[in-house]
Amino acid sequence: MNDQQKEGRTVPVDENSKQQDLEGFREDPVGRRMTTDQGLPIESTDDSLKAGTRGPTLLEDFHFREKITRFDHERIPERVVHARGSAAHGYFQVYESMAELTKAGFLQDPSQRTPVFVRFSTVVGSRGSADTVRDVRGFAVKFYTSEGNFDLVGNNIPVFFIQDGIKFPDLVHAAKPDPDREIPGASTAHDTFWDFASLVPESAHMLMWILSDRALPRSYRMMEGFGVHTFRFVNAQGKARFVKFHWKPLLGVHSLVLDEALTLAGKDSEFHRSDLWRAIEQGDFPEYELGVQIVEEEDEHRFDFDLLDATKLIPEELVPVRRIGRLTLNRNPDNFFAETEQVAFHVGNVVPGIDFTNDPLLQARLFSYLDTQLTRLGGPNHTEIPINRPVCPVHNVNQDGFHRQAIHQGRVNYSPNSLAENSPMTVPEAKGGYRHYMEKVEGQKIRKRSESFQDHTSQAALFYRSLSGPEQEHLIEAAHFELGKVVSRKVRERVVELFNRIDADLARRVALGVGLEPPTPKGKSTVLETVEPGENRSAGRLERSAALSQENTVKDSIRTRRIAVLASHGYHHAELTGVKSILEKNGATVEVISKYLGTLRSAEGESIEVDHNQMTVESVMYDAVYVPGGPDHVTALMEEGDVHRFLAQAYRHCKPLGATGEGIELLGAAGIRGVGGEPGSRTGVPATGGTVSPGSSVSSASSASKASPSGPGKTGSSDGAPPPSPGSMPGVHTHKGVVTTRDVGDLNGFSTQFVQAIAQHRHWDRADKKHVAA
Ligand code: HDE
Repeated sequence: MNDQQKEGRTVPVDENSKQQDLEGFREDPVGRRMTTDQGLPIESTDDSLKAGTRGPTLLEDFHFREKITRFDHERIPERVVHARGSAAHGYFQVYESMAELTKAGFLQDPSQRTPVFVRFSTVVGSRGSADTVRDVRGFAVKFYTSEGNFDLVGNNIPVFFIQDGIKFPDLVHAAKPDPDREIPGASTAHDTFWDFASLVPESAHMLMWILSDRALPRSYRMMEGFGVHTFRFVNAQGKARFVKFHWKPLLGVHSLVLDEALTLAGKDSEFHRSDLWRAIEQGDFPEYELGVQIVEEEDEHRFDFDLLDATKLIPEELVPVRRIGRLTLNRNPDNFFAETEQVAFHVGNVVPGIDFTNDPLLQARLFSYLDTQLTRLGGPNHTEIPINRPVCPVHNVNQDGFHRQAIHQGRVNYSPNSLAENSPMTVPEAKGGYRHYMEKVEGQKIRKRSESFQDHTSQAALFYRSLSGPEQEHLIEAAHFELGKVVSRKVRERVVELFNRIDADLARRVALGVGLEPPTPKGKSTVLETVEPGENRSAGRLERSAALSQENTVKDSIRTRRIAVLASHGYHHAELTGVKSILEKNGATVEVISKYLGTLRSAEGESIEVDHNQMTVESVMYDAVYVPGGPDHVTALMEEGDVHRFLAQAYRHCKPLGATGEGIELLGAAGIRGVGGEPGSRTGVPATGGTVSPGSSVSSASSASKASPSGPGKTGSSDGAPPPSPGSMPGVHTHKGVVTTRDVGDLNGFSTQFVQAIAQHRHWDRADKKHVAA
């Protein structure tokens, strides 16, 4: 520590500050001698000390006792909510000085990189639960700034279930597994959650979000983050403004489909955790832009909702999101427990220039986070755990408690004092001391909700209206799933009643799937007028908000997408490697899947390594599938039921599929429509469809007709013969995300179309997707 730090003065912080700080705590066991916790070298750790080789173990065996005791105490309580999570290190950099809005030091200098640690999580499930359950995702960011830690503890949904934190224990009890049977784990699809939700109409807006695709993110790297509450920015002149925080992923916002998420929960329960880890290991660093919506103090009451109500968002059409900086995650933790598990976030960790509002949910959180860490991390000194330590100096007269690390010197542990010249000294605001914003407050003590918090349905309706057709369909399906698991008819009825207050069509469609009569329409909630961006917020009434629909997200790249190539011996090497290399050049990860691990021989005698055997993977783990040509290879794949399921499932989940040459026959055999026609044809032929009887073979590119015409995709008629899509290349067919070509001489056209199809993420317009058995 240098003199400046000793004095507690602000120190320069750069991207590496936290890593340097952690370096002193890192332990690399390679080449080290084994010792006890006291440093005593250990001679043997394989046998306990006994009275004779067959005799009793001796109490004297301190190594044995230490080893077992340490093991017995390895676990700490998991987080009461957000128990399952994954984290990464990185840095944040502001684009330009935000001095006009806030004096926060880390938002002043565009050349400065502030180190961060970010933890993503699910809320309901326990530490070992599956990643892909329907749930809110936590998005908690710890900025290690030169003025202390700032924690932006947000979620991937911009609103919350309740308005007042006093209801949080009720909400969480209802959502967590039932207390008598501890069922179901990690799911809101049970009576108690929907019982509570149906009795608490303020949850209406959040229910729409939780039933939407937002609750099934494709990746932590492809979801938004929100501070949820309205905070305050305060500049050096003391001027305050309201601010809402946003994180916008550069890869866009993308989701899984329900069936896929459910399958993944069993087949790859660490799906999101491995996705984050792998991306960072590969150098595909997740990036998000920090956005702010700013509202002047004098505009506080110019909305038709209350800025202090956490069940409301500010539509981006009314107050645009200004992107002010970028977060990059570039390093995986060294140790899950030491970092991801022990990190302690607290909404109350702020820096000068950032302040709170009277949102009653936020106020409750300001109490809860420090309180919960006392139990979870064993006392008040958890702030000294390496991952939690600020990178700036810490001096005060707090002392003692379990596991104290700092060794305070001298007699003085109180303030004011004269014996140590009143050290540590308080800091005037002008020199960086934190001063709370002097908001004028007056009122009567009262346990009552403000009238301005009473409209629970307008924004729920706005959200529902803003979704695209497929998104609404997913929401209805989600409700059928969730309420389908609710045994109490009364609870289901109350939920449908609540939905009826949001949107009559929504209520009707939900009722249909859960055994209820459609309720009498209550009429739609206020239809809101369209207003110009940033214009008169007093009439904050919108018919739709484009920002609420994922259909409008970024769809311009296949970067970091995972693509499966199904292959067997006899594949055409030039096709496989040609397409693979183009996909990789576009930033995707391509993995070859075959029945067995090992090396595949191509029809031409070349070879390629298999990345995964068929048993260990499913199409739900991939974003797209490609099948190259090669008669023998296609014949072999035709015989594998797993291959048919792989393709049919990908099709059903609306994923892009590509095939070249004889590979097209395999798609047809798996019941997939829209496959291309004869060599050189642009209009295509009706899909062959059906499941090919094992043993049927493919000997040439023109043998499409050999596939049996039975099964779900038996004719192309209802879906129509694939029309050439706009911008399609000669000889390349693109139909609802299925891209095929028989013209294997030029793979560029095919690859270009396939890349475009993958960038779209999903192709919801497959009318027959539900008919596919997979
Ligand atoms: Fe939390 N929340 N929360 N929460 N929360 C916790 O703190 C709480 C709320 C959020 O990765 C706990 O350390 C109350 C909203 C995240 O470690 C606990 C209320 C939002 C995380 C707690 C809320 C969040 C937590 C559990 C209502 C989005 C995980 C363990 C007043 C803005 C942080 C812990 C991590 C964790 C309390 C509501 C986000 C008990 C009382 C709204 C991302 O303190």
